[in-house]
Amino acid sequence: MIYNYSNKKILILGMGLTGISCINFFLKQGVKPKIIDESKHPVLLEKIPKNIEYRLGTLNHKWILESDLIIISPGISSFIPILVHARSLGIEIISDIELFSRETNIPIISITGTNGKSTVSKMVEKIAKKSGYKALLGGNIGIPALEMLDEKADLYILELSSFQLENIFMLKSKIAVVLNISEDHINRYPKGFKQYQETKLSIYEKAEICIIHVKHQVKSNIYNKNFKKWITFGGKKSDYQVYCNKKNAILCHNNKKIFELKKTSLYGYHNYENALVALAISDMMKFPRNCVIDVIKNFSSLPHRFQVIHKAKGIEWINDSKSTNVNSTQVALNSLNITGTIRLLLGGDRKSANFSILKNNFEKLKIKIYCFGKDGEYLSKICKKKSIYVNTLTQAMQLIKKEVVSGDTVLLSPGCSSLDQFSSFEERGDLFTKITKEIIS
Ligand code: UMA
Ligand code: ADP
Repeated sequence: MIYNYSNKKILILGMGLTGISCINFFLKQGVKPKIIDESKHPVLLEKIPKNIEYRLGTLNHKWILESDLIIISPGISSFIPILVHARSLGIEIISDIELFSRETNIPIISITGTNGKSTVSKMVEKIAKKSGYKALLGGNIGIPALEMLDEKADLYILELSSFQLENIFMLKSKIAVVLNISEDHINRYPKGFKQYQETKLSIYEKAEICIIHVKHQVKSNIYNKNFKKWITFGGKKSDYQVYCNKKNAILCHNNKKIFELKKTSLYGYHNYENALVALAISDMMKFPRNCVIDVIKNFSSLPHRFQVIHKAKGIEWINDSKSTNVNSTQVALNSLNITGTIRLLLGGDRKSANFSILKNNFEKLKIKIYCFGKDGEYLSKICKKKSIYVNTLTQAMQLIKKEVVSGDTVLLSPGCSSLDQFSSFEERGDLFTKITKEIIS
């Protein structure tokens, strides 16, 4: 089906990366959309072409209600009353991913999950390229999907957040995978965790091949009753398995050994599972196994994901700023095996999540927790005797500078969104790296 937008009144909500990519998409089609941003000073305002009408500060109800088609940026909730009302009047509300899906017949590999999306997406991109595909990666990883349409490709890899899965109707992925689901973004979903989980699993609707964690096997059926093909990972009886002991971890397919991870720089069970999913996706795409093994063998952590930034005088400094939910902090703690003290920097906006599941970890470990930011005070109460609350990451680092000794690991794995005090998780990780360098020099 060819979509024609020329006679439609089109409104874009959000002037971020997504909004700008939507403006460019419509302008290329000879259609002039309008745009609204709730901020009075959106960072990307100067990227708006001169001939585009815009409103800043609030969502202009008149513009919303007189539109035929609204494209909503992922950061804006689709559950706000004016949008619920607009939808009830028959106004079409879609995401940029829906626009993208309508424009292409090229195979799409769609990857979601609470954690590991970027890591697995990058692994798959590298394997696809090594296998000779012109593969493009976009979506939540920071490259709006619509921008990929500007380049030639024979395969798209889409990293999708739950926000981006909210207003999709036409996405027909060749392969869809949900890596894992744990508590996150609870403040965004009026019906709580269940709704977040359902949004993630909706990635399987219309997918040709569904790669499913054994935990989600039953529920996933609801979303794609006509699975052409579905394969599982994550359990002893699943199609793809990780066998793990103290000395080694082995990726297996149907209980047959494929690859030993001993000599790779992957750490922690969660990363073995990430590699396993990359293997499963690659097999479904018929990428040569030697390309898969080669990429996994040489894969190192992406920046800000449990990245060892310095190791000297018996102290290890780890930047895991991309840890923005409780599960990613938990896996970071489980991945450490040290005799000294873990000095954990925890804080930011917890997005209404319940952090009490970390209590057990904190009680068992030799750890001191430096809590900061919007929810720092709440976090410092999980295990009072081992925690301290300060306002900022910088203040926490000043304390650590005085207290850290040989044998310790300093771990920034904040478990929270950075947006209360930083413009992004990258800015938070960069500040940690900068202060670390000052301390060690
Ligand atoms: N805005 C409003 N009202 C709101 C929220 C935002 O008007 O209620 C405005 C802001 O003032 C700003 C604009 O909307 O000017 C920003 O839009 P956005 O928040 O949708 O962000 P984009 O710049 O378009 O980036 C989005 C994703 N951001 C979010 O989902 C919050 C990026 O993921 C993604 O890389 C990009 O599209 C390209 O696809 C980032 C992210 O934080 C990395 N994702 C979350 C996560 O990983 O946990 C889901
Ligand atoms: P996402 O794109 O889903 O945010 P990333 O690959 O960027 O995922 O990793 C985000 C955080 O989650 C990092 O702290 C990383 O160490 C951790 N992580 C990566 N893979 C997994 C996984 N499979 N399960 C739990 N945590 C993970």
